[in-house]
Amino acid sequence: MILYGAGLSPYVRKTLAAFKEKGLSFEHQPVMPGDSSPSFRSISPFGKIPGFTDGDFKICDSTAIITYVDAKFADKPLLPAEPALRARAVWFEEFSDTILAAQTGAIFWNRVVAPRFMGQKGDDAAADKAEAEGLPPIFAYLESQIPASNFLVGDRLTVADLSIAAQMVNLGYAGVEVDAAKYPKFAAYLATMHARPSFVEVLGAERAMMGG
Ligand SMILES: N[C@@H](CCC(=O)N[C@@H](CS)C(=O)NCC(=O)O)C(=O)O
Repeated sequence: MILYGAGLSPYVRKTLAAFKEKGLSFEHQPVMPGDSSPSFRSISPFGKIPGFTDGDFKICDSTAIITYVDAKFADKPLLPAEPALRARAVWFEEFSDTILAAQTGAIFWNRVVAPRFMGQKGDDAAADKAEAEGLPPIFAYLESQIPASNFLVGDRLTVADLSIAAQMVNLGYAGVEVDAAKYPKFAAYLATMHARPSFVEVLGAERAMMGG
């Protein structure tokens, strides 16, 4: 199995963490977003990362890839079997990839990617608005959802946790931390998630890209 996609993408990060949590053996090729080579476009038609192959099977999108490996390798399931729990895990993943990502993306792109990797001035107003107005209701919602187990769904690790934790890393790269005084459960939850061996390994591999 080969996972294609460079670090710093929250979707590649989520997928890498999922593979490591499941103990899968795979090759990682750090393809850049938008890669236009015919071979990568045959895996990811619109050039988005991550892409994935398992022999002749090709698929892209973190959700599709994780769904595939979770169905193929039953050990350490990341999608619960019970209908309500499964639906909640999918909801949190979708929430993370859309509602949360809209805000983290505005901040990470304008404060990190544009100035550091593209040689462009970021849109500071868009990043400031996302931080001041976009994030607080999202953080308040997540604060209200975290149970004592510190797992969002079913008291064990699911794709919901991997998705939120992976997405939040880019805020840290942009210098935005979750205020533990305002959101104590969410801050503790993230610290616990990012201390898991899967995330420690994935974030360690990203350090060089962030100049650390
Ligand atoms: N829903 C997709 C999102 C993938 C995505 O947007 N990847 C970005 C990098 S973070 C990308 O490849 N962008 C390049 C492009 O749009 O050309 C997933 O979960 O994999």
